[in-house]
Amino acid sequence: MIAWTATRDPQGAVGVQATDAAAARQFAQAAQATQGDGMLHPGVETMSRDELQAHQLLRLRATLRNAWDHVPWQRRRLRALGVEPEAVESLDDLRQLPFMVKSDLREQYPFGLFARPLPELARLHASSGTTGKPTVVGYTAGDLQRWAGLMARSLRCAGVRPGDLVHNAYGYGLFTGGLGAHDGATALGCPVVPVSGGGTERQVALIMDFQPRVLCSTPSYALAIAEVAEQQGVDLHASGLAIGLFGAEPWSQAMRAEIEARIGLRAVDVYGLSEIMGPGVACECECRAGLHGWEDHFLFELIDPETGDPVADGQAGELVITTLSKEALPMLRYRTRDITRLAYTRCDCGRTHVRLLRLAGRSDDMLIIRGVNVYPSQVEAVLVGRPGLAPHYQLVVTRSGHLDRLRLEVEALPGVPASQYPALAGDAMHHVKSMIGLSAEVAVLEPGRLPRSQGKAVRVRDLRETPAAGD
Ligand code: DLL
Repeated sequence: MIAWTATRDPQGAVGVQATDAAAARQFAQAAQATQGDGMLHPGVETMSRDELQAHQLLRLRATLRNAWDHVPWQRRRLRALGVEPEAVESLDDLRQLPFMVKSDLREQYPFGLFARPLPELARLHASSGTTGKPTVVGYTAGDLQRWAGLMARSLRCAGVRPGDLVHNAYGYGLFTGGLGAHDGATALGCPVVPVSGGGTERQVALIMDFQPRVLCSTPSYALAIAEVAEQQGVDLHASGLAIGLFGAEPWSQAMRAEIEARIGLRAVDVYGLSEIMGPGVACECECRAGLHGWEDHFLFELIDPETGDPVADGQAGELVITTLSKEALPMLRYRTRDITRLAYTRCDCGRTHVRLLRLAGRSDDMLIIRGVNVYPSQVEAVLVGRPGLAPHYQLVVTRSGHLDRLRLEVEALPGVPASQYPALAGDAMHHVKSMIGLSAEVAVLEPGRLPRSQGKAVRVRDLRETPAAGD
């Protein structure tokens, strides 16, 4: 039988292990064996697939045991399916387990899915849902240490070096972005400016005065910082910023190019979600050919969101994640709703961990407009960078009879005469139609008309409850 123990390793690389001593020792040795250039945990990050999978199986069993022993809700579900933790003999057996979904967390609000009593926890985070109760997540001290280790690994993977000054504009508080990036930077040995989101003029001044090398924020907030700097006549290219670690919301390649041009840094994509941990579940490396999902701590699957069946290799699907080292909140086959593709081939950087290809959006964000499926990020990819248009946009959905209608609101660049707005709108409408196949009205607005984000941007205004104007 495999017992559940937590180890305290400073790098967060090994973390929770089954006390299958020989296997655990083998993993630890492999983890330290090689020296990868620019990697925080080279042995782990370049581990062979066989080694990774052996390690995952060990941790999966320990995770199941943790869930079974400490979360009555999990035990009931596993027992109902006749799955006992030690009966899991291969990673394929994972498919026998039921999925978890966000409403499970809401229904067990606040602490019903925790595997540790409150006094044994070190921190709680929560995400505010648009409907109902927030989802609450908990961490033991060991969980926080592993999270910091993985976020440090992600930062290093993105090109951040120990000693780099990090300007952290992710929101601090219940959102995992601020403290997650903070602890990760600290674990990597970086001084942090814990500025949080908002107060954008002051952020610009601090960036110019302190000359950080790294900016952590949502991509939409990075753009808001760039805009305020330009309005103040400040050139962020002279700020010393070299790397931006951007995530928490979908963003397109066009947005990446826009941010890089306006700030003068290298924009890197980082992914995570509070239910699974927070930022640092996956991160791009210097190749930027997908985000490395850290497979020593998570099992990634892709399913067809309609049927729940695995998708064929290389196909897009909904990302499902099982945690392999979480003590306080073990998550089994959690349906993230995020749509991506997985690549298992070795990356040019030498890392072997699976790559999550750029996240197109959440299945719940997908709009169906007269039969055409569309993600806001697809619209972004068409609009951002078009001559005369600013990268500030919203999708407004209305209903006309039984038909959904979409209006794209996008700002003009400052200085563009209003007389040109109709021509810009016509041009944008044409490109949206030809590139996405979507017929949408486009309204070009004066600069500053749309709200600026301080965290996650609101891209969709759904007015479907209200009849469309003129109906
Ligand atoms: O957004 C954690 C995070 C903080 C990630 C900072 C990266 C940087 P939640 O608030 O729980 O956690 O939201 C998680 O945000 O399921 C995705 O839909 C979306 N998301 C996160 N990162 C990305 C990304 C944080 N890089 C939800 N690209 C996830 C696209 C992302 N979507």
